[in-house]
Amino acid sequence: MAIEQTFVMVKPDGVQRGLMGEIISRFERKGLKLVAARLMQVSRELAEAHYAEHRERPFFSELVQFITSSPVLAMVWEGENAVAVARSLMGKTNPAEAAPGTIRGDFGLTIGMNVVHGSDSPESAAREIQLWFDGETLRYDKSVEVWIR
Ligand code: DAT
Ligand code: MG
Repeated sequence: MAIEQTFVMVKPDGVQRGLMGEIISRFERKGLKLVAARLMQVSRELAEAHYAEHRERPFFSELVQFITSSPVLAMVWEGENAVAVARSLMGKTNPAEAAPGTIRGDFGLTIGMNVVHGSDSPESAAREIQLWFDGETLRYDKSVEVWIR
C-alpha cells in the first residue's frame, strides 16, 4: 500500500443541504488528511472536462447542468490507500443501493443527486487533482499521523 491522494467533491445538493461539515468530518475521522479545499462555482467547461468519460451517456447534459447549478466543495484527501478508502466511505453510485453507514447510503435518495464525488482510481485522482487544483496540494505534518498507520 502507498500514500495516495484522491479528489473528493461535495456536490451542489450536499452543499445546499448543509452536509459539508458532516462529510468533511467523516473523512477526518477515518484518518485521511485534507491537503486542498475550495468552495467554487463550477464552469460548464470544467464540468464537461471532469465528466469527459461520460460524454456519450444519455445523462451527461443533466449531470453537467446539476454540477454547475450551485457551488461545490472541491477537496483533495491524502492517506494510505486514499482512493479506495474514500470510495468506500461514499458508498455505491446509486444511493438506493448504497449501504447504510456510507455517505450516499445515509444521505442520498436518487442517482441524479448522490451528494459526493470521489476519484475511481489513482490515475483518475491524478487527472482530477490536476484539473481542479492545477496539481497543487499542501504538504504538512500532523502529529497524530504516527497513530494512523
Ligand atoms: P461515480 O460518481 O460513483 O464515480 P459514475 O462515474 O459512474 O459514478 O457516474 C458519475 C455520475 O453520473 C454519478 O455520480 C451520477 C451520474 N450518473 C451515473 N449513472 C447515472 C444514470 N444512470 N442516470 C443518471 N445519472 C447517472
Ligand atoms: Mg466516476
